[in-house]
Amino acid sequence: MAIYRLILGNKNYSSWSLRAWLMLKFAGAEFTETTVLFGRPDMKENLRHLSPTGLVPVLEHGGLVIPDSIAIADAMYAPVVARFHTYGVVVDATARAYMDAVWNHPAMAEAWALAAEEPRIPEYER
Ligand SMILES: N[C@@H](CCC(=O)N[C@@H](CS)C(=O)NCC(=O)O)C(=O)O
Repeated sequence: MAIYRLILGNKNYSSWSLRAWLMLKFAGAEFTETTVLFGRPDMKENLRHLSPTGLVPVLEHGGLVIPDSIAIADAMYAPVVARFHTYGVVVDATARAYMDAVWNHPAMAEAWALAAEEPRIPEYER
């Protein structure tokens, strides 16, 4: 069963929604879609019920409601995992499994291999 629900606008008209949709696809996440159809009289009312900002896209995950396509991309992928890893944030088993999956993704391994070739900056590592 999909653990993510993406609330989005028409794919023809909402490029912000497309960003979130593609991000989830790229991440290989299973998700359901709820489309708020633009141009209909009930559009604003539907948005008011489904989105805290009145805009799409919105990602729901468990009890979390994440508006804004950039926030959705951030929530899904590397920045959060990388910083949690760096700072040794203690997380539960489910979050750990997700973090490990992201951390061990081939694209991440490639990024870290390239990072290892860059000069280190001690001030940035405190
Ligand atoms: N910065 C937001 C922008 C979201 C946004 O503007 N969404 C538009 C659709 S592309 C929207 O929901 N419009 C509904 C309206 O204006 O009533 C993001 O990246 O998600």
